Amino acid sequence: MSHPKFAIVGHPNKGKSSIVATLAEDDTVAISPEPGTTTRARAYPMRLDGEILYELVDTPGFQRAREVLEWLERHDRGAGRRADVVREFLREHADDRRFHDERELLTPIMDGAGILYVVDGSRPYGRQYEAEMEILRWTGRPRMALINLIGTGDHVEEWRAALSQYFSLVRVFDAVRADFSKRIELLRAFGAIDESWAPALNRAADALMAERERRKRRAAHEIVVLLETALAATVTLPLRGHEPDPEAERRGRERLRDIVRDAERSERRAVQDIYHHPGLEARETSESFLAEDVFSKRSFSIFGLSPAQLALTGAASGAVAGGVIDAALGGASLLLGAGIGAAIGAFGALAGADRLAKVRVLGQPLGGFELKVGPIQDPNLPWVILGRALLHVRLVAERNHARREVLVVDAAGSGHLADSIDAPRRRELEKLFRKLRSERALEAGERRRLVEIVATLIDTP
Ligand SMILES: Nc1nc2c(ncn2[C@@H]2O[C@H](COP(=O)(O)OP(=O)(O)OP(=O)(O)O)[C@@H](O)[C@H]2O)c(=O)[nH]1
Ligand SMILES: [Mg+2]
Repeated sequence: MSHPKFAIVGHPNKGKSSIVATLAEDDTVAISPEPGTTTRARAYPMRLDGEILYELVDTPGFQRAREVLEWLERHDRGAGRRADVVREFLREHADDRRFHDERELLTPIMDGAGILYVVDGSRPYGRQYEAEMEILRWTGRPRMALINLIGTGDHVEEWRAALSQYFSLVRVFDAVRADFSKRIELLRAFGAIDESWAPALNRAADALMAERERRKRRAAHEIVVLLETALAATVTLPLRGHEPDPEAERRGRERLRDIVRDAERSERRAVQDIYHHPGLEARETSESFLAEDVFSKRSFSIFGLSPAQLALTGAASGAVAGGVIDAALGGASLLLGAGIGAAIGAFGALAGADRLAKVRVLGQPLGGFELKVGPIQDPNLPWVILGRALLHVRLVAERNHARREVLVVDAAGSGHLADSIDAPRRRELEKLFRKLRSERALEAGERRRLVEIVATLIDTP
């Protein structure tokens, strides 16, 4: 059996393409405030695992509805033949440029698509729409009306009364703000306009809901990979002598930061791909946390845990408990270790630099020394990375494909990360983070558990 098809039709500039973009999860659909943006009918399939669940046909708006209706009425041979008359109209005007847009929009309907008629419920109803609705009635195809809301006016009831004269099903559907559950609801409603589609559309709705869960797990997995990379990252640089080399250390710290930044970028891209937003441009207002020499205090205070909360996770010892972050870094975070033949004399000088990462001088079996910077020991780093990633993934998951503006990931206004994680889970997470910081890989079970916790956090606002 072939999949259900719907033609999205209506007056120019009423949000038809926006609805197509949302329902097909396709942000390449052309949308603009200019009327007449869509000039050709084009099908957008909604695919899952290679299978087409349903297809939406974007169409240009009606241009000469009244003329078309007059032609149809002149050729009327009774209610039973009206669809035939519409076909005759299409045949007779196959080369008539005046009716190009009507031809584009009526052809997919006469080829078997269901009709979704889109109006803007923020503008008043007017009789000029009646010719459009009447033509759609002539096609005899199953149809439903969607009241979109582009502006702030409210003429929904007026529209509802008019539309129900022509359509058995009328729904309000905000093309740009509709969330996932609204889309699922709409899909199931489509089933009601034609019984033969109901099983396929209910299957599609179920498949999309299962897919939603899968996407969440895949996103959680990407976040875990990011945490692993950032927490275990180390940089090793050759040292000329075994003397302290502040320049090498500076380079080492810089590379460490680049590793974290690159890992964040690739996680963000992967998450956007998972939610079908490959081209999305996102701006993160707290990005500076990586740009500065020392991870910025501001983003640490937005995303990180408070000293008291950190102390409760068990991450803190000595200087961390009750102290501010700076103080914490001075004590617990700077762990200097010596390798075989390490140049002990170098420690003092190296410890004077910023105190974010473990810094060690390692002797090499074949002679010479190298400087190893990392892993980053700040106990708040994983919480900051996790908080930023969660904020991003929640926005991307809810992002409607009809939106065209840059996604602004702004921490202001988001709840504090710590508030969405209860204390036992914080302790559990910290145990896993500590393992990563100590350059040990997670066991399969631990990793699964970490993915699971992150997945539940994606759902927790
Ligand atoms: N705020 C808001 N704007 C919307 C909504 N739906 C559409 N728009 C805007 O309205 C304008 C027209 O949207 P389109 O989806 O291009 O409309 P269309 O009916 O396909 O237009 P044509 O192809 O020109 O006939 C765009 O600027 C959209 O961003 C909505 O639900 N809310
Ligand atoms: Mg359009």
